[in-house]
Amino acid sequence: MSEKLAALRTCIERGKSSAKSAYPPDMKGQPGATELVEELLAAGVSAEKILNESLIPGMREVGRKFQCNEAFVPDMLVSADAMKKAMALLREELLKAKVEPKGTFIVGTVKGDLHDIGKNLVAMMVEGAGWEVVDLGVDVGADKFLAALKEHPKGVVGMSALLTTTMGGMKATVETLRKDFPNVKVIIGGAPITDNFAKEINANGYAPDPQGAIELLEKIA
Ligand code: B1M
Repeated sequence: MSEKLAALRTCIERGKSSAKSAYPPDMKGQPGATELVEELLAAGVSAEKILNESLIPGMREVGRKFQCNEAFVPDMLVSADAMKKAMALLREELLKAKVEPKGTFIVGTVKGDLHDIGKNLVAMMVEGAGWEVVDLGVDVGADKFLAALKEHPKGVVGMSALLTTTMGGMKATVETLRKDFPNVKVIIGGAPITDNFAKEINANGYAPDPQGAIELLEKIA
């Protein structure tokens, strides 16, 4: 069974979602993530084991490669797609087994900003790392973050900004959130954001990429 778990991990890492999928070309015709999950479940392997020994390590490896320029945006997208399909098969079993998510990550692109490609990648990778993700979309003001926090009071907030004109609004948003939720943890990211800026606005940290966001969440949550 360990061979199948290892093969599934490779499918996630390489973005091989099913046997039918033509991508990646060198794995054509081989079983993909969906077939392997079905076989493992049928053989009695627990959903938790499949999640922790194949899916999460597979996603972690793509994130690591992306950090050191060995993988690129399309690689993360295909991996996240394979992960999503595998997770859909596991979801029911995980619910039965009551496997708790690591936490809730409330994420959005800030007010006035419509860039969502990076934010979506962060959301997908964080979900792949075992977190429940509440994705508020783009153009998200303090009011929407606040409403989500009221629903998920233990959630960690993630804000993404791609414009120098919109990153400024993050400071006021952090202040507004802390009025009602003084201990809320906020992490920020996006091309113009820096570690110094995060300190300046009193955020709990800055992550340069999805893997960095996962590591930061695990450190602060
Ligand atoms: Co716009 N745009 N854009 N744009 N756009 C930039 C950002 C820009 C740098 C281009 C340029 O001039 N060279 C520039 C900003 C300049 C500045 O502010 N200094 C710019 C501009 C000016 C604009 C408009 C104002 C243009 C106009 O209309 N005159 C306009 C603004 C619209 C608005 O938001 N109100 C605009 C519009 C658009 C499109 C709609 C056409 C499109 C967005 C489509 C979409 O997102 N659905 C677009 C695009 C695609 C870009 C570029 C080309 C690419 C951005 C991107 O997706 N990168 C961009 C130029 C560039 O970056 N080369 C540009 C890929 C993505 C994977 O990277 O988003 O950085 P990124 O995310 C990374 C990290 O930053 C990090 O993880 C990701 C993966 O590593 N990360 C986080 C992101 N969020 C995070 C959150 C975290 C942690 C990590 O924790 C919470």
